[in-house]
Amino acid sequence: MEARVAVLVLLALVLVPEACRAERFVVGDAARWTWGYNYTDWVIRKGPFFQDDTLVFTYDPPNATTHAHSVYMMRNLADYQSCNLKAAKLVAGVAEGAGAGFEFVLKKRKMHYFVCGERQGLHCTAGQMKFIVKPKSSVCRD
Ligand SMILES: [Cu+2]
Repeated sequence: MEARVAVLVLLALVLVPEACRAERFVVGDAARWTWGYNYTDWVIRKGPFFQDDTLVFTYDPPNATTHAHSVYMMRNLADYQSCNLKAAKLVAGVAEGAGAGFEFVLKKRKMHYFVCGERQGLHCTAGQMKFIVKPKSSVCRD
């Protein structure tokens, strides 16, 4: 093999896997998935997100001292804005955020409207437990 080609192959092996690796994000970081945290700000700080990145939702299962939470996906922007859960799809139930949390892989390059579905939408409205993510195509990060 010509030396220059060998160098390029080596560079590709060294650089590509590192730069193209999907990332894993704990939603809300230390705040986790909870009432009153501004997840829209969090998305702006953490983004952009890419296809195959993983979002991890962690929250305590129902107990005597904390509110239960859940994860729903809204069908469209209107339902998201009004926190109307009628057509929402359950992503993770109240017990699924325990321990290491619930993992959601961003497989599709579409708008994902995540909300907490507890208390008939109150966690989504007053609790601000909502955010939108639209992953970019899985090209390498800069
Ligand atoms: Cu909640």
